[in-house]
Amino acid sequence: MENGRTEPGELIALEDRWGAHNYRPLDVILERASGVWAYDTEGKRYLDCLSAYSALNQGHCHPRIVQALQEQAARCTLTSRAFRNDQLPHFVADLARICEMEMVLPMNSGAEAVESAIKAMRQWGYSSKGIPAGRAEIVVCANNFHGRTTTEIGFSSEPLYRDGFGPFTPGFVSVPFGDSEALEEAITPNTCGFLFEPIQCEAGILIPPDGYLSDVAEICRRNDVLMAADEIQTGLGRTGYMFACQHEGVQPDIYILGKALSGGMYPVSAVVSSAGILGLFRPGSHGSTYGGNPLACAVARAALRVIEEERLAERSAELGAWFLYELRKLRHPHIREIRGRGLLVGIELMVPARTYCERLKELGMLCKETHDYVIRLAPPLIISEEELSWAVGQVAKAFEA
Ligand code: IF1
Repeated sequence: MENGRTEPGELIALEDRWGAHNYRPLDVILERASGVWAYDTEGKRYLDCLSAYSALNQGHCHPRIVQALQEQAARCTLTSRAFRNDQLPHFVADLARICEMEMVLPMNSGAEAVESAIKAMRQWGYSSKGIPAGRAEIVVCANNFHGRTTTEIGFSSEPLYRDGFGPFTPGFVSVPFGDSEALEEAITPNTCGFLFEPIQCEAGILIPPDGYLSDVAEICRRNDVLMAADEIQTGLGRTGYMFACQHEGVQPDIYILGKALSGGMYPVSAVVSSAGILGLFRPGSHGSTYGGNPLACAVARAALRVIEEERLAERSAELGAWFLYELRKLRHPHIREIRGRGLLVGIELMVPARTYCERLKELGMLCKETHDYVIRLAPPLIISEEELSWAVGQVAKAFEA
């Protein structure tokens, strides 16, 4: 203790005694990390195959993002939006260009960005579509994950997230994911938007049937309903395109981004859309103390530059195709299906995945099960071919044991 070095057992005891128990983490205590590798307090090395749920697409502690963070931290970190800062203009211009959109609303967490998109859609519904006051409806998908605010859990279908936290915000209806006819049937004259994930990650890496995204775009356009893609986890290169909607050549009305927008360095999120939608916000109608702060904007600019200059979306497409091909050679009675897009892969099992994640941890690979039966594999997009091939070998070993 005197030298600032606390034993692993003591760290766990401290956390369990003083921290809220809303997680059950694997008992690995990470101390430092670089690129695709993370090291525990004993110095054991692990290949990070979770990438903080795709926030680390650029890898841990990317030198260019660290440099941007350090330089900006020593220069100016927070001005509040009461004043302008010299980083925000570059960040919003860069992100709008990358998204091929007209306006950017910077926020902090993913949950906040989703909330902001909901407000933007409702506001548009009243002032542009002419929905009667207080009647706007938003269609969402069953088994969605959009964050933890009371509004967002209110339209979740997972009892663990909802139960005991009501009452909830009205104005949401749910349809099955991947079923565009159900969407069309759920739309009423009061529908302002459709909020969805192009691939449902938390639900178990569920990829919709071919044609779903383009059908959704057509249905939304025809019914004057905004198409809002939550690309917080799928966006910024993860699935082999900059955005997962591009797999079907679809440009939604709204992108919701977070996670890798800062390369794991700092919470940065954004709603990106047209002037006809985001331009409806008036001074005072929305805001955030930290949203758009100069530290966040400098970090996000560096994080975006890394994605573009290191061609991370292309890397994800190429390496992901190879990864999926190799993994599909695995034969084991516990494996039900292996699916993925880019470097976002799910191995669905017939048995709970937790024991396999524990086994992979022992083999030096960090993974997290999703929805009990699926092992999620999502390494940083900067991973080398050698490292990825090593990962395939470790997965094979986990199934040999
Ligand atoms: C946790 C899940 C993943 C997201 C999408 C919004 C948010 C998320 C598509 C909210 C956040 C995180 C939250 C994290 C675990 C993780 C998660 F299992 F819970 F569902 F990735 F799959 N939209 N997802 O994936 O963003 O406010 O967290 O920044 O521990 O809750 P946030």
